[in-house]
Amino acid sequence: MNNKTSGRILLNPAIVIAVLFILATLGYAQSPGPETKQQRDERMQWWREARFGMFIHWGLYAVPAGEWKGKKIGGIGEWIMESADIPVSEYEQFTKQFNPVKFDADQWVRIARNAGMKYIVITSKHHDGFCLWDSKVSDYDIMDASPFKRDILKELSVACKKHGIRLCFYHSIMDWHHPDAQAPFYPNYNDGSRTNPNFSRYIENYMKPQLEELITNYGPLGVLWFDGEWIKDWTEPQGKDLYNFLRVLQPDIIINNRVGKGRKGMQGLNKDDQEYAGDFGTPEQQIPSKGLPGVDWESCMTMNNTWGFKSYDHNWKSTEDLLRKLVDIASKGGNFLLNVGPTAKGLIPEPSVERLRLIGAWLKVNGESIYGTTASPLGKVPWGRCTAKPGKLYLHIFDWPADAKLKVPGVKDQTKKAYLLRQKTLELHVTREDKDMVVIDLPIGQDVKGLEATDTVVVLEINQRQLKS
Ligand code: FHN
Repeated sequence: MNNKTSGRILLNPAIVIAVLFILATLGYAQSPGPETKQQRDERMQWWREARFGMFIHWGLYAVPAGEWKGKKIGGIGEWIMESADIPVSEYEQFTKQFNPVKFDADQWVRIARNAGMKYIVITSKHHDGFCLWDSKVSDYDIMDASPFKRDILKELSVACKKHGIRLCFYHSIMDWHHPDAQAPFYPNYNDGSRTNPNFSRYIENYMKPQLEELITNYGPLGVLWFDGEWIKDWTEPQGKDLYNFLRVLQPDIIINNRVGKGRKGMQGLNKDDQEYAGDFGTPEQQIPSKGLPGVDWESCMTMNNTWGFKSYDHNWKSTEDLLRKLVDIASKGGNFLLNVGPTAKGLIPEPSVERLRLIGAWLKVNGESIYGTTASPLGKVPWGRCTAKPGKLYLHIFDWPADAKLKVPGVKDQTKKAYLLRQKTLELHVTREDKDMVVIDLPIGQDVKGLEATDTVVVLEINQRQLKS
């Protein structure tokens, strides 16, 4: 066969249609297509600017709240089914007691908004498989299995739209309840060698239809935040296929790196030996030691020791600690996804609410130094952290210098002026000590209280952004 003939055959419309049909059947046509850097930047923009979001772990595990058969169960609350070896048939009984009559979507969203959070990521389905929305392909959901019979995600989507908060869903790939997905041998639901011969049926007939419901009926969504991807049944090609499937359904959706197999354990960033599916890294309960230029990442963290509610976990991080974590993360170019674990009645625990309220009050004054900022262009600064915007450095003072002189290393460019973010009219004196260092005279004798003392922000305006990194 010569080239001419083969060219004619390839262009034959019947063959082209047949090839496209085969590709579509195989899933190859489910691709959002290539994305330029500019298109990706546009898609990621709101998320990069947001910097602070609320994680919500809520589900049946809030009913036992860390106790089973009179015993306190160790570990994180949402893992109680696994940690206490609860058989599926017994765990299912919690559905009858999951009646969160105090749930008020509007109030939850207001708590997030007043905390200065810009998005909410809630567990549509955690590892236990229970669904917080009215899923057409499942009876193991809030409408069909619990006495509550209100679509929690629908109410949240209405409240989020009203308050300008992006709604996002956490979704577990691992499922301890679905017969086609669960490990065939109870009680180890998380067995590393688990395989279920029907797992691909679970993907096609259950997981994908559920995700389509979530995007279609509750969207547009900000983020789909996957988890439970470490099971043996889940592969990187399946992750890439799912990523493409979702981006075709909603082209501007953002998807975390746990959709595929890229993440390096709890450190959460991708292994760097190949291209993995997903848009951002997910460090868990930790903050990378330094900024990662060009990498999008988000640290998720609990306020106490559990994600899902545990009635006796009172080990709360202090508000000061949480605020400094937010600032530390922003100074390294990341987002902070801070968790709350509501009770089975539908209330966000008071210690969480109080901490969020205080952080929100600080952000009301100092938010400019967090939202829309980029990582610090300076090296390590001994007194705190730095965030940046074009022409501005935000100097976050954690440790107020005893002599009230703030030494800022790494500033080569001409400085314009300096002032406290909370008191813009009071200009602070700036002197250049040498070509790499400026010194700012801080106000003395100010009676600073609360979170302002935890982090006082000084703005240093500069002429250019060519700073020593
Ligand atoms: O197993 C889960 C855990 O329950 C929780 O949801 C956290 C949140 O990031 N992620 C998993 C472990 O990586």
